[in-house]
Amino acid sequence: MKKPTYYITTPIYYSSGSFHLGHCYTTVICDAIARFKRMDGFDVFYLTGTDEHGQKVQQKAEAAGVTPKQYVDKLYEQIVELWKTLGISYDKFIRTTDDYHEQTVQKIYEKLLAQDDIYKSTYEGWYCTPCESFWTESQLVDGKCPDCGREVKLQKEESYFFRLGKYQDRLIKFYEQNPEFISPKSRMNEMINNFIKPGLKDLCISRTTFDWGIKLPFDEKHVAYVWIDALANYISALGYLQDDCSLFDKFWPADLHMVGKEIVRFHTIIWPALLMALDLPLPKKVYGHGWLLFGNDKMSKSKGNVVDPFVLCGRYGRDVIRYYLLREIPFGSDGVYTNEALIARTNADLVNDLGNLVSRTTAMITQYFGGIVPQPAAYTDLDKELIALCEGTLQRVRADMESLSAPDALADIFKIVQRANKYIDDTTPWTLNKNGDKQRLETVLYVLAECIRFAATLLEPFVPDTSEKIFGKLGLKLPADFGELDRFGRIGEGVVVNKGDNLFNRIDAEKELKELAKLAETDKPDKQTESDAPQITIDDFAKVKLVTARVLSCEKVAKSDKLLVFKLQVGNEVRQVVSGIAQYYEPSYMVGKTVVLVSNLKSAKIRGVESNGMILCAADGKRVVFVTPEQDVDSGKEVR
Ligand code: ME8
Repeated sequence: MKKPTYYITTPIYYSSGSFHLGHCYTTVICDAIARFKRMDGFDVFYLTGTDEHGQKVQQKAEAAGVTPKQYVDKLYEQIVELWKTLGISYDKFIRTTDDYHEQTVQKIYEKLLAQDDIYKSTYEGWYCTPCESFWTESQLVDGKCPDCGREVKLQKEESYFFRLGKYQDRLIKFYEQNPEFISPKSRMNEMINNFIKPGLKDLCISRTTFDWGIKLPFDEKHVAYVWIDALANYISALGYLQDDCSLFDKFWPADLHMVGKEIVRFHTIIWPALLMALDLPLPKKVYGHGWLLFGNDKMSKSKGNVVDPFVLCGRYGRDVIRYYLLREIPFGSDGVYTNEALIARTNADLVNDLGNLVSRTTAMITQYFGGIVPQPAAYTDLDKELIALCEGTLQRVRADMESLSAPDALADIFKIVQRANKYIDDTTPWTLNKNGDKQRLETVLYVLAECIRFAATLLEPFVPDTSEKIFGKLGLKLPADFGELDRFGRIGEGVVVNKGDNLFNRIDAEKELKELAKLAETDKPDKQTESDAPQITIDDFAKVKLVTARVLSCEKVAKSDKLLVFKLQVGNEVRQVVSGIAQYYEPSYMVGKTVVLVSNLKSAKIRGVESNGMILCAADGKRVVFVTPEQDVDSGKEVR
């Protein structure tokens, strides 16, 4: 029988920074859904990738002194490594610099031009480069980007426009007829009230002030607006407008675009309008999940509050991280990351509940039956209650996953685990053994082994390594689907368990929290080297005059532990400069040294002493050291 299809996508990730645990959230959720659907009999296509064009990437590459392609190649490798580390089972990884994608985007623009859905004009308005978003004056909040709160720039350039306004009524009608399209529901109201009701304006969809993008085939001065380029990935990855479009025919429209809440707007307004213009069916659902917060803020590189997923996976194993993200963060709303909650969740659910159940059961089978899983005799009411719980769980988990709630699905699966642990306490197999009640002991241990089989099969989408390990311990092979959950009692005769090591080791919370705090301290991003620091142009940089200067004299400033006052030779001129490096240098050591001076800094009085410039120093938190040319250079020479 032909399997039903299921097409699920993550957003494609910006190749303009390093990746943190917040980024992993979308991908891990999609992975659990994709794995669940595969096990549940669907033919799944799970797409992820990287969003590699745009002004932001071009600027970051320039700042790093590499070409944009070299820049995105490095980040591509990093993200592929990250998804490997987290066990992400995507079916395709798309890069927007892939040839087939670029060609599809060009064909889309040509099609839109031919049918008069785009026209040339001039864009004048605000632009947020980190978000790659256009904003009108009235949409700004305190003059800043309403999405990320960063500076916006006034932009005026010749652009092509997409007739987005033309699709306003059709969009509203579509939302009305498909109330599940934007989920959760609150996001639908947000879209309608904040964006649709004020009136949709035509959208600027090309840029001319930089060139790292897909060139428009009919006007090569223009590159495609990065959001149109990016959104098109969902169809170009399937072969849309390419020679082989069999995947497109099979999988489009998407069943689910999973996205963070800040990009719902692009996926529920621009994307469906574009698809309408292309005369294509619309995706079935766009789900806007909440953010992973750190304290009160969104976890993000620019806020310097990121948690490194490589570090966490290295310390605890990927399933601990996957489990935490899927179980602890309430789906749909924001959730705060804390090390404390990660440790508490792991110890309570994975070590105490799941780990104990598996180790106690396999230990007792080993001890009482030489490792061979016994066959059951008659089931009691107590057994039947557990059997009913196991047999009914797939249906409940299916309903949870239908509403995309991994926390509920895991809570339902763990009911088996918790109930089975209680069953051990209720039946006390060690007493049955002591009393020589062999038949009952056989049944009890068989029921436990079956409970573990049910739980471990259902856990595969969420913690695949753990499921695999549990099946290894049970002496069975992890099944490829849920078919064998049709009935309790499938473990046949002669199955030999292998207790082996613990599934999870208890984390010593006090010790671990100290370790993590230490790690966070050493990992703190240096604000100056942060790749999300505000960008400046070469003209901005040129405003800062840096010159070499020779120290003629240096003394402590009276009544100050920190300040030194310097007389500096700068070409023909002598300058007085105050610098806060007294804790790091003896005045006599400085005499004769060459330093780098910011020479056009406004003069200021520091502790009553006039200072005309600033001596450049590097600081690493422990020391402050002055910057000096690598070879001898006369004073007054330009540094650039
Ligand atoms: O938005 N918590 O890419 P991106 C939860 N290129 N999710 C988070 C998060 C956090 N703290 N930080 C980021 C883009 N994310 C575009 C998409 S699609 C056609 C183009 C999520 O790298 C974010 O919400 O900024 C988004 O879903 C994903 O990471 C990629 O974000």
